[in-house]
Amino acid sequence: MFDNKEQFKKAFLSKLEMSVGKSFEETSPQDQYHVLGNMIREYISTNWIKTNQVYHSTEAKQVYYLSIEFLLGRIMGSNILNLGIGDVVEEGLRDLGISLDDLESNEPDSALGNGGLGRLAACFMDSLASLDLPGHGCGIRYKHGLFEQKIVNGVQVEYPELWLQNGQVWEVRKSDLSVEVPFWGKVESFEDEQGRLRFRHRDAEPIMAVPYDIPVVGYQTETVNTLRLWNAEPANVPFHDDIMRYKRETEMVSEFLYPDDAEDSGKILRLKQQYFLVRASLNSILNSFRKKQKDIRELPNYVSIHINDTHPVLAIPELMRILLDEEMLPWEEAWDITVQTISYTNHTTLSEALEKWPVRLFQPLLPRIYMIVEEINERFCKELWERYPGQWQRIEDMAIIAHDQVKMAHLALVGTHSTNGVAYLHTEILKKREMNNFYEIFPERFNNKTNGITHRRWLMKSNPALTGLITESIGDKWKVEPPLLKELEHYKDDAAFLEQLEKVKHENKVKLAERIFQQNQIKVNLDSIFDVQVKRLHAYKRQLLNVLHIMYLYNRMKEDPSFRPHPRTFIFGAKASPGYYYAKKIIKLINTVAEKVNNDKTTNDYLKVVFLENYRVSLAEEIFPAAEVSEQISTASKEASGTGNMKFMMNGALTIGTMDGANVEIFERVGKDNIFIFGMTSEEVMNYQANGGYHSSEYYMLDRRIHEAVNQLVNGFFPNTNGMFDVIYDSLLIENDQYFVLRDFDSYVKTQEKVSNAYQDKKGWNKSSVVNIANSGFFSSDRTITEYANDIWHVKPVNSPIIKA
Ligand code: 26V
Repeated sequence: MFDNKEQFKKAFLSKLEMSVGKSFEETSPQDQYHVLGNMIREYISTNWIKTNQVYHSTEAKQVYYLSIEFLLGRIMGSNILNLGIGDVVEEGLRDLGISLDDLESNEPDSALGNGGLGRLAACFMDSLASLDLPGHGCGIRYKHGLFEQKIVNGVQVEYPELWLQNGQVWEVRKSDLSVEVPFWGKVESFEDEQGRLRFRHRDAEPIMAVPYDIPVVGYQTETVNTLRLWNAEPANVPFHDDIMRYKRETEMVSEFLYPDDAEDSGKILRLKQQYFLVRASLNSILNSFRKKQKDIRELPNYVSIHINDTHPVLAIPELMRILLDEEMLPWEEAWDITVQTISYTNHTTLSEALEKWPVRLFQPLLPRIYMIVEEINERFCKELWERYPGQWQRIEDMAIIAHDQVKMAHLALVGTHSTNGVAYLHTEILKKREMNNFYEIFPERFNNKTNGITHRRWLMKSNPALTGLITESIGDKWKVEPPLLKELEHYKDDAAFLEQLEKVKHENKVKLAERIFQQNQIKVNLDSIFDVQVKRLHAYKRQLLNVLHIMYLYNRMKEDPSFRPHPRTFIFGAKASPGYYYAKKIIKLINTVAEKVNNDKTTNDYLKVVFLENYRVSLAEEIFPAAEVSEQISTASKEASGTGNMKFMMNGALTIGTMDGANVEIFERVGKDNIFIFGMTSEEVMNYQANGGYHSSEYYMLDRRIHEAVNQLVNGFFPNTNGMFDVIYDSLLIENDQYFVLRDFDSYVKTQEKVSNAYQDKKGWNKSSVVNIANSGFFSSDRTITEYANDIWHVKPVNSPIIKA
């Protein structure tokens, strides 16, 4: 039905009438979206079934990627691209007076994630399928994804997200594959007929995990992998207790992503979600494995289980439980299999983000799992004792259970054969500092896998004009082999090419300007530099540094009429965690500054500030193609990798950034003339942290620009903000500016001046832009996934790619 336009139109019209019972003219865009979505899913299904059959019958090793987040965004456009049916669909719809873009905008983002970690999982799914790797995603089908953000009077207001409200065309419910997950109750030991000590879990409260499968279509191949999302539902068992409470508590398990865990009840819910994901996924993984009738000791040769951060770390004791209690293997053998099967990625060194669960909550909720964790801990501590006799402090620091808490990262380090960081610098910091104790014992387990992004969504789908220009110049092999983008470097001195590139960027800026006007009623200057910082709002990401620089520019322009820099449009997008008070104040500050500078006629030809509400994958796809400056300004050592930095680079923006995360590797690839690096190095930051010696008040006292801007936070400079920004002021001066904003301010301002100067030479700028695009191929997640597949999982492609003409 997608072979040619006429066939497609006929099928589309007939399905439309049959499924919605309206004449074509009466159907809504929503109806049309659903019908097209269903047609595409049907089209996918043959290859989906075939792929599954191959996976069932093959001897090839399978990898399962367990993640509490999958931030897919819209699915239809990516499927259309990967299936290669874009032209037929677009032209067919056009004949019917329908724009494909408009239709796609009816699809809600699938936003089952917060930020980097969840988006990485989504990029990985796309790469796994596109590389014909037998990779399965396992996650949770949250009823509400990440909240929807509205900005009301400059303040973030959260609304529940409702992606399932109008039905989901991409998922298939598989109730026959449901799995029971037991919580609470107690563990009894008994002796079996053969006289072995066995355990059984009694009086548990079971809930049902029902899988919903989403097909993951590879690019130009027959492979269609599966993302399996588990939904929590009441189990079909007689229940004597309060049935309403049970139903409510059960459904809560897949209701929200990251429930607030300030209270015990929230912590229990989080832990329930984690075990729910792990128990259901491992059950289904082991079912598939058992069908192959291999000895259980062969598991690591057929199955690789990857845990995305520590949220699914209970996979370790859960696999132990299966091997000990169901397969009845001795501990040592079970442990060996578990460690060989599971691998772990660390995504942050921020101590507040390292998960710990109180024993008093863990033990009653998961009694058998807790017993196993205790045993793992005891054996590990014993080994430590043998290795470091008398070193109590070290053992206490490294224990999995200490001070009545279960440390999930320690469990991950001990119970897996591979721990990887997500950028070179991050991995070095893990090895040399944060996890140095563990590195000493398990040096061979540590490795780096620098993150990547799928160039299919982040270039080919979101930036068709640039994709076209690249293809006209170097052909289209880069689409399946992104490092070939390097050939673009031959064009960096080609005047005609540079002009074309500038035209593409300009057109993308026009589109973003329209979006900005539509959402914020702000008219932006198309000749201004589009300077963008989009990412989660967090103190370490230092949106505040960006804002203080804007305030300084404004102050200086007000003071000195002869100071008029190249016009800039500062664009922000960021969600703050609902309970993160400080981050919300930064959002308010950005909007307050925007209000002030955008309405000042003496400066607003030069300076505009735009906060785009509800930053999400689909909005990001409109932003990156239009960006010229990419703000990657985290305190060095704090951003594990960043992936937005790669999306900007691939779309030809130039980075202003610190030597942090993957910025370091971008720097290495584009060279110092094509990136703007500023600020302290991670070494300097860590030295300050270890030895002290930083006094933010000195910078405040000695730098007039800082003094003025910081005072303006609290002195009534912004009308009606009395006391509102005290917490920001205090963080800088009373709490000694933990993230070194004031320390890096001067360096940032000077480097921003370099950015402005560089922009004056438009040809030179465009040349740098080419160098960035040309070197972005390394950051395709195809490279990242190939490294995971070769070095950690040892999985190989299964289906041979069918290149469609
Ligand atoms: C989590 C939390 C939760 C508690 C409050 C503070 C806080 C701060 C950070 C986090 C990070 C969670 C893990 C995460 O998303 N890490 C991101 O992973 C990306 C993919 O590897 C990487 O590019 C980002 O640098 C990293 O921050």
